[in-house]
Amino acid sequence: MRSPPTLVVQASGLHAVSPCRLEACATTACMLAASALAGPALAQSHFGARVLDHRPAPGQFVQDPAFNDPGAALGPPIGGGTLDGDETKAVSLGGFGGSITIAFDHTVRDDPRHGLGLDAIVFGNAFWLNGDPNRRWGEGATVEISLDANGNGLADDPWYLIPGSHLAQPAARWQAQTWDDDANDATYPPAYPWWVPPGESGVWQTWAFRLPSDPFELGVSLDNPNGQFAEVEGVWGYADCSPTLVLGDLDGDNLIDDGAMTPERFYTVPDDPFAVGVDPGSGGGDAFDIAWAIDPATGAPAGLPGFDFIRITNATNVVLGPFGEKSAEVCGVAEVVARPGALGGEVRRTPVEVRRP
Ligand SMILES: [Ca+2]
Ligand SMILES: [Ca+2]
Ligand SMILES: [Ca+2]
Ligand SMILES: [Ca+2]
Repeated sequence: MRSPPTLVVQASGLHAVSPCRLEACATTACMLAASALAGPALAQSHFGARVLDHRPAPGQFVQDPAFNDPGAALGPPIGGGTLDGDETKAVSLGGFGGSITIAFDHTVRDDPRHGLGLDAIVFGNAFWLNGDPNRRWGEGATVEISLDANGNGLADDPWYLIPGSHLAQPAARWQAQTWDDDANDATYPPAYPWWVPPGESGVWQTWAFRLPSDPFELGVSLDNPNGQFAEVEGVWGYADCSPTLVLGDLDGDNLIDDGAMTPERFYTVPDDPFAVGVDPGSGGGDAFDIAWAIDPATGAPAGLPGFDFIRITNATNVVLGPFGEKSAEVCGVAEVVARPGALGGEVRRTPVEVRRP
């Protein structure tokens, strides 16, 4: 049995400390990460370069090879479009508290020249239910970021939370779920042996900043709190809520407009997370501003100049009958690339303005 994570409260933040599940992490992978981050000669990727940890919680896909390869979160996503999510390059986080931690090969900077003032994008396999952008097949997951402040290439520095639209007081939403590997014992979930993640055994717990039931756990569709015909988005700042467009689809109709478009160009243009729908020219996904990050224990702004590591955690705890558990998928993470002519930070809205549900 693996040792359970412990809740740590310190000046720098509130987070779970858990042993890495990747056997090679403590040695090969982390040493590679350290050397890559230390070496300026390597080419820089706009996308996640290295998985530092993948610890899914119990769920229907955690033993499915099509959804349990954390490498699917690296590099650019494969867009499924607005009507269906891609299932060829996605890793599931499983149930509540399941997470993945990814390293970039350089520091992603908080830069007002980035489009809309947004610095990074998380891609999942969300889509619009029946094509309605106000009813998303979304599975909300929290985004946390960490700067390699001590410069050792390891994710051993403080973590900060992107509170998004619904976690204005994250410490009050910090919750645990206890699991066991015995499907016949109803004391703890899961109820099916194939929901137990490889490597987990005995009794263990996972943690997350739980998103409120309304609107995140009520049904398969994540309905815009602002209403059926709203143009302002009421849910933003979380992973796997917005679709990833088909490469080269410049207007969100799922038809390719630019066959020469590259993932490096397309999936580094953020969508406006406050506006319903996907902005023309954006590859979609859920974008955020590094300046939104807070210390989850105090709510104080993190003031990060950038980040090297990103952690995405399933923040819903619900099983929806035949659909199984709500479980975010991660298909890629990207930095935003500043481009001439892009709308810059001057049109950025602050999260405070629209945070209150
Ligand atoms: Ca470090
Ligand atoms: Ca199109
Ligand atoms: Ca949008
Ligand atoms: Ca999903």
